[in-house]
Amino acid sequence: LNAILLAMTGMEPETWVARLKALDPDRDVRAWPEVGNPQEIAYAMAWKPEPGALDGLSNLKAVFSLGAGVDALLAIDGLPDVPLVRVVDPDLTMRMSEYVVLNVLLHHRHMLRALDDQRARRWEPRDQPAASSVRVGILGLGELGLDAARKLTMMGFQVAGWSRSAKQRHGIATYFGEVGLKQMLGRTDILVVLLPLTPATTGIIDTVLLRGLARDGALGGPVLINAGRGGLQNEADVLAALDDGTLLAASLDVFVTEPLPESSPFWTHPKVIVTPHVGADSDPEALARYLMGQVHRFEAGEGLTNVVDRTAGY
Ligand code: NDP
Ligand code: OXD
Repeated sequence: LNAILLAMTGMEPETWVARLKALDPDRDVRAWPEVGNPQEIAYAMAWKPEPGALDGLSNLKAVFSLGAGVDALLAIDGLPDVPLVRVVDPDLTMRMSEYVVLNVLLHHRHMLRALDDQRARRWEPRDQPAASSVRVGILGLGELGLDAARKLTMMGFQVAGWSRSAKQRHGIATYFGEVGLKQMLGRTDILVVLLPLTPATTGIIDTVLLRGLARDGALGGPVLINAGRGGLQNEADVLAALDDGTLLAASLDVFVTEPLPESSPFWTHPKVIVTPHVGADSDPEALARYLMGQVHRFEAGEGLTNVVDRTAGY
């Protein structure tokens, strides 16, 4: 009565089964649709499961998301009413901070222009502002936002972060709420978005927000980096902002529709860097350790950590 059911699309369940079994060889680990007797399933581990994959698991004790974001799981009609646990793991956090630092540096160093120059065989050194004169603002100062903020601070950038609740973090200017958002945008040259997708954050990156970014910065215009969720951005507004100069450039890892449709103007936009939702991969080895750790502690009576607040949506 303590079996695990893996229910995922877009990832290979075999690797996850093998990793989980390696950590707990006696555990019965099944991959959907091979559910067997549904009453024997105590834990579901899921990423974009097929419709109905989590139905009828009458002895389920918890659902574990195989990713950090739980918007897709929360959108499931009839998601079992048991604790929903998300991923918080140093491996995933490190990967996301790599993405953020890479893209901040890339725009800070005007690499899009440098590549254009290279292709045109143009040797044209230009002034390079110091990191200490560039202001980064991070929307979402949670597990991922905070780690990226610390690493960017170490590199010398002026870093600020915005969250739902008030926070104090050494070396980082913190803001919260509507008024705080406006204030932070006004001092932001590079905007990094690491928010969860919730009813409160859907479409938050729109024309009004983008026009609120600083226009007096050292880079010659503000930059958007979104690795949170595509649904956070109004894509028509982002495109318009790129085209009318409200934005200097953008790095987008997430999109309203994924995979990004072939017809999307983002693919070929000269000011945009597109990556296919790889900001932070869910590594089966690291995350299996995290998940089995949660199961073992739960079975030892220690409870679950990183349980999602279903009302807040993250
Ligand atoms: P956390 O839950 O740790 O942090 C979320 C942050 O967003 C918190 O600081 C929270 O505020 C803030 N927040 C939430 N709602 C609001 C709001 N309405 N107004 C202001 N601030 C708000 O999440 P993680 O840092 O672990 O992950 C963030 C997101 O990154 C995930 O939800 C997922 O969508 C995305 N992600 C993307 C990946 C990729 O490959 N592109 C990989 C992994 C995650 P407070 O601190 O006050 O609660
Ligand atoms: C995500 C993840 O939430 O991959 O996107 O963890």
